Amino acid sequence: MLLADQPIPVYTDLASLYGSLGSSLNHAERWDTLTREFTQRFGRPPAYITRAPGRVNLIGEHIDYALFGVLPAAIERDILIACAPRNATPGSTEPQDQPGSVILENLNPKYGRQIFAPRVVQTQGAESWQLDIDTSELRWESYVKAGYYGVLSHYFPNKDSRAVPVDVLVTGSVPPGSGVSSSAAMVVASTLAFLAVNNKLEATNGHIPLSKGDLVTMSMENEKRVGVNSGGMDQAASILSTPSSSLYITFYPTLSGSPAPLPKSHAFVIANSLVVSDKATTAKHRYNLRVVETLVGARVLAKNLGVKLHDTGSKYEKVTYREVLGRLVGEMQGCGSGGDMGAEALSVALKSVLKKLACLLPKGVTEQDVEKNESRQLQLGVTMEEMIEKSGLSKKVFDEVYLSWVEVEANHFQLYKRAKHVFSESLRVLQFRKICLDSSSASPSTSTSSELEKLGKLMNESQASCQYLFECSCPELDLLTKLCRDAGAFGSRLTGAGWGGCTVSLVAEDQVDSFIRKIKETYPAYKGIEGDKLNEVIFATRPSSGACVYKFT
Ligand code: NG1
Ligand code: MG
Repeated sequence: MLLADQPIPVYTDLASLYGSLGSSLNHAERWDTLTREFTQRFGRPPAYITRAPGRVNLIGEHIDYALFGVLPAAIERDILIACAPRNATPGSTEPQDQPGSVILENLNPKYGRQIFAPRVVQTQGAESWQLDIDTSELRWESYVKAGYYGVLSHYFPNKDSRAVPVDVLVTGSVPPGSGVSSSAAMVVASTLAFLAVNNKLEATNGHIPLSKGDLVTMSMENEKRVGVNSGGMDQAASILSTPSSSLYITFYPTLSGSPAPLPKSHAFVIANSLVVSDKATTAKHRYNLRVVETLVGARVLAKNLGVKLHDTGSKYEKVTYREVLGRLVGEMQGCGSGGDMGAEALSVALKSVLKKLACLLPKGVTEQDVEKNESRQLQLGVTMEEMIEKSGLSKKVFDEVYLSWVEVEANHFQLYKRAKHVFSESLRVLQFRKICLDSSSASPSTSTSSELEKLGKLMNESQASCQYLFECSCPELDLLTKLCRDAGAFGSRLTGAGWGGCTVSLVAEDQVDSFIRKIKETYPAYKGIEGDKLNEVIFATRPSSGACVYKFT
């Protein structure tokens, strides 16, 4: 069965659950502490614990929302949420006695207790749920609320259908704001917890109520409520991953995940730059701006290459780069949308489109100018007016299609540089995956250092592309990845959204300890950090399994 079609694993036996994680860490202690604390705080044991891991993206950055394939892996660190339904006092007006109310606590004392309940609001004559998510600042409970939102709107369509009041206790070992997706792990674990306490995970008459793929789709929608128009990589990695493999996730024509076994005798080391990137509050000039730049670029490219857009009289398509490429090839070969293009054909198409991006440059600038632009002083971006003109849409329609749902701020929009990154990065993902697949079929027991060198080179190229073309790195990440290479990594790059957060480095397994020691000595921000604190900021990890649920019986 395809990964996305499988049911969410629900365990009733902890030994099998721990066995499924493919991890060398001692998980039992955290699970026991969480259960004990929940019982102490709420006066009864939890009914469920849900688990969702963070992820590291090995390669394929900022291309998921252009619908190109990416290669992340779930990590061993995760979010655990213990929960149980609570009996409300009838007739009480206390917040915790309202339908669907939540008492939310976190084992980390830094994150205070929250009590909230969904309200019913009327929007355009229809009832919908409101949970008051504050998107103006980064707040941990927003991600819990986001998960709950989806469960409410999918399963409790009107105010006569009530969710149960619930007690919730959260604990997490995924460092927040670091590019290893603590946010997606929180949203996925929360979505699962609210599904579980409301009995929405049990199979009825043998029917799977919700597949892993459904949960990915739901979690993606949910996380958008926090204010970032992200692609689906993190949620898919947190849900679909399998131990000891990376996960090749494709989004076009539909979501699909397949394991890409990693070569042996290496480790991935995650090192935090200690620059916290608060994606939600910086989205208008970073993440969401990149989403708009890539979407508008896709329309401009489609227009210039004669690719059909599915615009109707009043509705304009927000076409993505992957769709443009698919249609381009499909139309040439007379075979539709190009959704089923194999990796080989996709590589050829990517190489060819990389030579056709001049239409995204400002008037008067040629690709020869770009090549000569070693000092990178030349302005390659276009103004808002020029961008609208290139799109072929009226200002009114442009605003409606590309700006009405998102806030962005920029003087120049970098259509060309972003496109160059998206297509070249997508090509690197295919190359990385091919090396993994070839090496796992050729020599199952060991990988040659030449394979690891090739993978490392692709990671380094990805970092350079993130730095210069997508401009989502920062000086600390540039320095840290360089130090990692100097310390013997085959390759090193930022992972996740960037602008801070973590790096991922490919290191020979027997070098991990000395590698970590060298980085500790050389990366300035690690001075003075010792012991457990240090193990939080730099650690080796192995691919773990995706989200699951434990049911207390
Ligand atoms: P992180 O680093 O987890 O915030 C974000 C997006 C991904 C992807 C990467 C860049 C979210 C939830 N996730 O990841 O979808 O676009 O950036 O590759 O915003
Ligand atoms: Mg995130």
